[in-house]
Amino acid sequence: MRSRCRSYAAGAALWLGAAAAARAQAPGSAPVTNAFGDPASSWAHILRHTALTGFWILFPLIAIAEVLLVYVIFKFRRRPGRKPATFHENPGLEIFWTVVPLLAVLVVGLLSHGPLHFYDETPPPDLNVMVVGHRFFWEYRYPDYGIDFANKDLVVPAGRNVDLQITSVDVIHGFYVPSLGIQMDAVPGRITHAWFNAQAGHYEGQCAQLCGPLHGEMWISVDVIPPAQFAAWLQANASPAPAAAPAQPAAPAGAKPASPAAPARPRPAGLAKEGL
Ligand SMILES: [Cu+2]
Repeated sequence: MRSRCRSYAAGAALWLGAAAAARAQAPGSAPVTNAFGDPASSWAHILRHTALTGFWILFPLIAIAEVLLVYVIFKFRRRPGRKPATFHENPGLEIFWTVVPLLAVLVVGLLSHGPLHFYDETPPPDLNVMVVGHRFFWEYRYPDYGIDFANKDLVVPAGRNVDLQITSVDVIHGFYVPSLGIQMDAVPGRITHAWFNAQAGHYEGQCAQLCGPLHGEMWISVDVIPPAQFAAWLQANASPAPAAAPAQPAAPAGAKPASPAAPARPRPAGLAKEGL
């Protein structure tokens, strides 16, 4: 039980460290921020609040346990001429150190239930986007507008519910945008879901599953823009052709290539094979 508490604290400390590091980046360099340093969606705010609440509930217990441990190590260490105590088992103490952490974990579990339910229940979406992972770039499809492109920023409206249907055509990738609080695997042959409602801004992420040699360059960029601007973007990019017969992915003019090996890849044959 105590080790579980410790791992929570270690995780929280890592997150906080990452948040501090993200803040330390020079302005304008578009660092990969996270839900602790830069929560940018309704879910990311809830995630941050829940994690920090859990941390502050568990932290005193961890601190007490560690202080007691250090105290016992020094106070009862072996010394010449001193005989060790021979007692063992102390039911009162054992019940105490079992029940208190159990209650703490139960409280944290109950606190997490509402937020997890919130995230699990996708609200009626204002925009559907299909996210397709490829080795080594991301493809985005807007099925309601006949838009399909790769190697460019995902563009979505601010303050609207965006539902992502996530899949892959080759290996398992991970769609991970920390500031939006989203991390979801892209699994071949399956469609996974994530949703968010974000404030305007530019957010960076990265593939979160080790998917091959260029995994480290499989960046994700999300542009969350005001709804009016998004409507104009839709108008400029929407294809008159039905989504069932999409054009080749948009030319990457001005777009960030996903990798040196894949500056402008045509739509892979795997897509059709997978029926996607
Ligand atoms: Cu990947």
